[in-house]
Parts: sequence; C-alpha cells; structure tokens
Amino acid sequence: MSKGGIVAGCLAPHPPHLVYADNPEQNEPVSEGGWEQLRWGYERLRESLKDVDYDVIVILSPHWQTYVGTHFIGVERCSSKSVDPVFPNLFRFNYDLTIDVELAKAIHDQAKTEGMSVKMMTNPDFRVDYGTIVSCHMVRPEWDKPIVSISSNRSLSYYSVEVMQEMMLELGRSTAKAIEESGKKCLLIASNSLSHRHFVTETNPPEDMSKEHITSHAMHLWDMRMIEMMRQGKSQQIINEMPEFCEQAIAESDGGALTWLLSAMGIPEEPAILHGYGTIIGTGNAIMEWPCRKWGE
Ligand code: 2X7
Ligand code: FE2
Repeated sequence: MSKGGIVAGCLAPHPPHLVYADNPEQNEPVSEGGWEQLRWGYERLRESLKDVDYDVIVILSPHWQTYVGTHFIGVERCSSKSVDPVFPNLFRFNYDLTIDVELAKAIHDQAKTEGMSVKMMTNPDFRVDYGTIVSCHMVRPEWDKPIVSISSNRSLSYYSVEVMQEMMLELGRSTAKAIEESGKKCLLIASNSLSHRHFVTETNPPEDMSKEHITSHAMHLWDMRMIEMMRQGKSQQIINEMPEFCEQAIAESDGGALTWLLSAMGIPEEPAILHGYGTIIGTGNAIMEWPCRKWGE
C-alpha cells in the first residue's frame, strides 16, 4: 500500500451566518445574502480544490467541546437536524453525513500510543456540532466525502494555552502518522475564526451589511498579523505567539484547531494562500489554504 498524505490544510471558519447567507436547501431559514467577501473566499477555495483527488476530510471544531481528553466520532452515519444554540434564527440544518471510522480509530490509537487521553464516541444519537457542519458544507457542499470529526479538548480551561498547544502538537503528529499509514489522501480543516470578540446585539435583518465591521482596531491588527504570518510561512512564530493571540484577541484558535493543523502539516515554512477575509458580527475570519500536495514538486 502506498503512503497516505495531506493534500491540503485549510483554515475554514464556521459562523452559521455563511450557510444562512448561501441559502442551501438543507437550511430552513431564508436570507437575502450577506457576508459576500467570505462566501466568495469559500468559492475560491472550492475552485482551488476542484480537481484535487482526496478520500476523506479530517476536521477539528471548537464547538464540540470535551473536557476529558480528545474524542472522535465512531459512528458510521450521522443524520439529524443541527440547530445553532445562539443563532437558531439562522441555522437549522438537516445533515446526513458519513464518518470514516477506520481512520478516526487509527488517529485515536496513534494518539493513545503517544500517551494522550482519547475516546471513540459511539452514541448513535450524537448531534454533530454546527462548527463541523458549517465548515464542511462551505468547503464541500456536495457532502460526498466521509469525514473524521475530532473534538476540541478544552485543556486551556483547566490549564493554559501552553498546555493546550503541547497536546495539539502531539495530536497533529499522531494525525499525520495515522494518515500516512492509512494510505488515504486527506483534506484537513481547522474550523475556527481568528479574533473572536463579537457584538452582543443582532441587526434587523441579520444580513444588513451596513452594520458589519471588526469590533476594534486592536482585533484588526491581530487578524492581519496572523494572516501575514500564515502567508509568509511563519508557522512556528504563530505557535510562539498563540498565547498572546488567544488572550488579547479572545481568539477561537483557543480550541486548538489551528495548532493541530499546523502540527499535522509539519509546521510548514511554505506560504499559505489567502482566499478571503471578512468579519461576522464583529469577529475576524480568514479562509486560508496550505496546498501541501504541491510541496516538493
Ligand atoms: O461560532 C461562531 C463564530 N465562531 C463566530 C461568529 C459568529 C457566530 O458563531
Ligand atoms: Fe465559533
């Protein structure tokens, strides 16, 4: 069997507003559009991945929060309605997806061998979190690839960003090793916003773009700094600055997804492609792609 590999790593944020604005048939609420810069960014990412051959999407979402270890969905098929607890007016999405349990278990087993606390989630009635659903839908609306769904272990809540990062660096290495041994081609997704300070009131209608902007200049500066580092291949510096970023920008990378992704790709020095940036209720969101398939060509 030939070695598996990562075809691309993506930073793919999941505000439910993006699905709401796109009006797919699976989502009940209907909108007049909105957040076009980000939705066009997702269009560019999909275009970039159009002819790329891969078997499975591996995603880590900060909205599946587990407090004892990292969990992996271990159920072959998940079908239900996902309702965003904060924005039920925007996101009531009927999903029907398949899980690559074999690969999930392989990553689980590898992480366990490395001493991590891990668990396979086998509840058949489990409700998949909206972060996973939104990012997967925006990247691959066909829903024709199985996914591996990884929880966000909130080690930051018990300990610190530094502890969270150590764990996510190991999870990334274990993910890469399991993928290599699986022989599968994988698309990796870190599902998170950048700066995460948001407004606390909603406009009417929610898609009124005359009211949409970043919450503060400080948040803008942090977002631009992170994007520039990604574009310049400064992955190690991103990891070094993560504690300040999480604290000062209330960044959603506190869930570990971005650190996990960078680690799985081997802390790349190759530049990431910026497909789009925009704000959603004041939070900063970047759509980035690391085209690993092209490295070493
Ligand atoms: O989950 C989110 C988010 N990360 C950012 C903005 C708005 C809503 O939901
Ligand atoms: Fe979120």
